[in-house]
Amino acid sequence: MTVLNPNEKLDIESILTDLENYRPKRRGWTWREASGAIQAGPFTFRDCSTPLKNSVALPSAKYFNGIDPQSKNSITTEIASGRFEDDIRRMRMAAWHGADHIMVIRTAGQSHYDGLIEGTPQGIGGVPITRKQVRAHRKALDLIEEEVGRPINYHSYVSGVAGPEIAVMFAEEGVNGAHQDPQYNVLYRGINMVRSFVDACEAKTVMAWSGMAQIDGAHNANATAREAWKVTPELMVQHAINTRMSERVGIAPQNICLSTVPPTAPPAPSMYLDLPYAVALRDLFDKYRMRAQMNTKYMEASTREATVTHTLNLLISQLTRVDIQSTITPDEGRNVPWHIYNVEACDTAKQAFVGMDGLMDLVALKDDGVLRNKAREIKERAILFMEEMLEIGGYFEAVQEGYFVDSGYFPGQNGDGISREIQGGIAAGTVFERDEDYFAPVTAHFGHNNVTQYDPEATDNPASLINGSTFEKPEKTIYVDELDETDNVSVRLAESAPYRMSSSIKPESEWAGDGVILLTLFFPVDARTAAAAAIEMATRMGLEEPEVINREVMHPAEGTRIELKGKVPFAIDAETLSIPPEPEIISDDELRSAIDKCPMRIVAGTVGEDEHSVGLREIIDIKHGGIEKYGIECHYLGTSVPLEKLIDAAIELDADAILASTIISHDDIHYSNMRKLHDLATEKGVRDKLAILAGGTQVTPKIAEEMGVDAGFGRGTNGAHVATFLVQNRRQKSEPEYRRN
Ligand code: Z97
Repeated sequence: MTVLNPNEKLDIESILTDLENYRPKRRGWTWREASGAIQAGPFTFRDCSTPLKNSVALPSAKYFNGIDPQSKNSITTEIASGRFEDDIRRMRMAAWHGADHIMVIRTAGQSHYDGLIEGTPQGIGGVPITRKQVRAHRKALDLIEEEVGRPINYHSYVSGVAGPEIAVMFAEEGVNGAHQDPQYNVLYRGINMVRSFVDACEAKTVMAWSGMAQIDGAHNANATAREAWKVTPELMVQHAINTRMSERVGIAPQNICLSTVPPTAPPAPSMYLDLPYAVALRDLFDKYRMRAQMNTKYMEASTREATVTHTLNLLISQLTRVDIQSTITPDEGRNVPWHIYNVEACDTAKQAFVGMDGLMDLVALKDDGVLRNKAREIKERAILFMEEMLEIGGYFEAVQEGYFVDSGYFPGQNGDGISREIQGGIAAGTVFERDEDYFAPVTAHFGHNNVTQYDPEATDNPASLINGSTFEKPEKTIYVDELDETDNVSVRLAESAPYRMSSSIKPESEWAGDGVILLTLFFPVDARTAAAAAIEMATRMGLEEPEVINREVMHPAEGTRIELKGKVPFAIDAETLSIPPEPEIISDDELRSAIDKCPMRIVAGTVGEDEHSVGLREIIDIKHGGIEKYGIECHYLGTSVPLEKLIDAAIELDADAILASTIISHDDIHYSNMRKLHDLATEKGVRDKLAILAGGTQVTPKIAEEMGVDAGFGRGTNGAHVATFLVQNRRQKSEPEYRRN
């Protein structure tokens, strides 16, 4: 496979073929191209980047020539299906919706592996990051980026006991960004601090060599602290430690990204708390990039609530500055990260940024008052924290004393911080000083390396002594395919093959053929009863493994909204489906210009003894998007209109068409009325000139035509369908004959 066809599924098997010889196209991070004002459809955008070659626009784009403007900052999707082969399809969907930063979450606990993992075992909450799956992801993304026409950054984690090894593997495989922050190891994974900081120097050097973007781990304090809005001074200290260290090791400032999260969420007064913090952060760290994540600490199972929080977070990004906007699935709070929600989160970010395009040309953050005072206060507290940390002996001592992730607002302290022993933790005692004559023939190596004694010429390029390391000679990289016969991608692909390679289809949430669906239900009872009722209902519907994943009280007694997931135990054969042809719709502009050039008049009414008026009014009235909006002159005769009256009115008004609505269908009266209309028009000698259209909820278009009318319209019809038919029907007849003077 060399190019993707937008109308064909991505072939996972072909991605895996000859993977051992695949080499990434490039290294390093690529930022979006923002070239000032961009014209899209009828609008000028001020904060946007080059549009995509292929994409899925927001639903409302249909009103604006299908435009799909893209924000100037990167948009991340965090993918955590646990099967890398299914991640690939999700990446492609996300890329079409605007993601150009694919962050692959790794399997729980990989931080504690003291070495690389190989093969393609399934993960929990993410994939085990191995060379094979990283390479497959990058290979797929190399194709996907061609398809969408924008470079896609691939990202995972350089943390844990094997940080440097992973950094090397990432550099070899063309991974473009990674989290790297020794404080993450220390605070959240209990890894020894000396080892973590020494490893970080090595890992950061490798990242610098390959041009990777580095994201720190400070956001984990937001997520961990009991009262997240109080850790803001500490977060600044964490950012300061990691950014300064990275820069000293050699990472370019434009590749150093702060991981920032608005600390709180409604119903807290979040903007009042979060905005000063965001401003303070950008003041203090103005030369680095901002990777803004969304608040997940205060996220529950309501996707609606999560989406509003995210939108407020996006407003903060727009009001301040963001270089990479992360999006987490709005269903993260119920722990079922599905394809559709990944994509939905990308759309939320794209929609909000595009909607806020040019905002800062219109408004400005105040230069004084609460905002600046609060921002200053947070910075002062951060500096106090840093000073006190240095006073008690530095970072290691401060961690040991439990200064970090304390829920007091510094200098307030609650004594509930995370405390780690300097000499303790995983991999304690594994750091040794390099010997005087220490020597390693390696590029991108940190610190003392006694190369000159072997060859003065190789001083700046130790790898030349071995004719290049894997960085210069990728062919030296050793590729291990699989180590586990039962837990690997081939086994999984064989299982899912029926749903990927035949016409058999199952609904899917995260894995091919998983059959998982989501039901939204409202029960007019209390929450506990509703949850039990939902399970019972799902069981009777034949769903397997039903589970309530969200319940929201509408009223304690009147009712509860339930969202339930379950598995459909059967597949459907797509080939046996009868798929009705898509109704052809002419664009609004073309319809308007056709009517403008050659006006059209219709008479309409609900025929027979039928008092229904709503449906027909929807088709006619401009307010409901009816055919009036295209300039068609409509004469509405009302309800219970005798058939003859309709024909006579059409003759009298010299109309082009009759629109007859018939809702009542007892004894097929709706069809016999159509037949009569046709016969009457024929008797009066106007059938050729007059188009007859019949519509109603029970009308089947095919039967209507058999009854002699020109077209029948059933449920789901709107003004554009009817106007399209009228214009096309007139085109088919010889135009000049019908042109009015
Ligand atoms: C994010 N939503 O975007 P393990 N290193 C750092 C991390 O923050 C993480 C890991 C490693 C989040 C992603 C949470 N972060 C999820 C600095 C995880 C993961 O799980 O310890 O093997 O590594 O950052």
